[in-house]
Amino acid sequence: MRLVTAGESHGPGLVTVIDGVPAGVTLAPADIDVDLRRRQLGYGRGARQKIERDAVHITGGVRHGRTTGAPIALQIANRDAVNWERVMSVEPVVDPPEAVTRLRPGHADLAGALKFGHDDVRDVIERSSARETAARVAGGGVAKAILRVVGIEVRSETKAIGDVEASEVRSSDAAKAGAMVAAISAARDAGDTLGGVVALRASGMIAGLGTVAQWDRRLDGRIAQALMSIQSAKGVQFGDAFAAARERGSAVHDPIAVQGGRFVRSRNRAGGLEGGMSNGEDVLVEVAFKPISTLMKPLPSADLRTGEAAPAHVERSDVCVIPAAGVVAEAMLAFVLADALLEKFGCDTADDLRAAVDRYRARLRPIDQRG
Ligand code: EPS
Repeated sequence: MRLVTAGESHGPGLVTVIDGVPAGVTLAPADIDVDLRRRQLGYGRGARQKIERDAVHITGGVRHGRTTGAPIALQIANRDAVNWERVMSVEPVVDPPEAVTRLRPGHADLAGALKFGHDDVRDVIERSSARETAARVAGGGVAKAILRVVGIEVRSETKAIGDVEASEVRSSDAAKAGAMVAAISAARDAGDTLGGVVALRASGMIAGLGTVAQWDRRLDGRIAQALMSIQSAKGVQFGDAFAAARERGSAVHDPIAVQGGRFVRSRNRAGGLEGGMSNGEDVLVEVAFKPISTLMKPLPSADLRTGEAAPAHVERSDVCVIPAAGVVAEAMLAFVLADALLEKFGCDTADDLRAAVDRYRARLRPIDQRG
């Protein structure tokens, strides 16, 4: 499967194309819109989210509520585009808008302007903006629909915002949620921003996705790449990898037992991945996101054109996007898992996929106990 996105933050809209989706997968715009809505929520979002009402327009690959096997085309309109017509005009304009030249540390501004030879950072910002994550979430909705065929589900939770850590029972942890909101408010009041950590879980997993055989096909590597490609992502760990690295093997590896004819584990510190393959346990992966790089109280920086010292560019932005980042991370994990699933079972229809996975699951037991 391939997922490609196009579109600018303040252009007419975003486009997603997903190629390689089997026919017969149940898919409705509402399935995708749920996640698009979730992506817009969360305390600390910017004013842009009051303008947008993200909803998907499916323009290819789906008919009568089911995928056809053709490439799937998804579109999301930017409602804000009407306010940016001159800035984003495809045709040259007689009265060009003022260029953005004061570089934001932490953003793509400097590297992007140098790489592409732009003298207006606007040409970089428009594509580096995390607005693009709406297109990924739309694509993730398709991936989730494929995973539903075989009973795999991907969820996320906020694990930390700034230095406020959520406890084990995160969603019902009202006191911690209050502390997180307070931390975001304090950062906003200081003209500053906050990052955090998102925890992902894929349940209903099938052992043997990915492969031990080749470095670039290993599932943990592919998941890490997809998650690290999310705007602001700076780190990934499977299970509790960074803690485990400081302990002994006997405490870290997950003992294997057999229960009801099935291989089971008494714990899951590996995060459901061994040897570059899923081992059937839940996939557990966390993503660390840096604080948003547009600061209302800007850092010292330089001007792209003159090279002179200048405070970084300031424009409308978010204070904290961690709850939204969780939805984006779900989309990327779902895409990689769906891709690995189709790679293993290679099916053109949802029915074939379901049947192949049922047959495979039936043999995932000790050799002498197979029917
Ligand atoms: C975003 C839309 C953007 C930003 C944000 C994410 O809208 P605007 O630039 O019009 O305010 O709010 O992008 C960034 C944080 C960034 O650094 O580019 C969205 O829809 O998620």
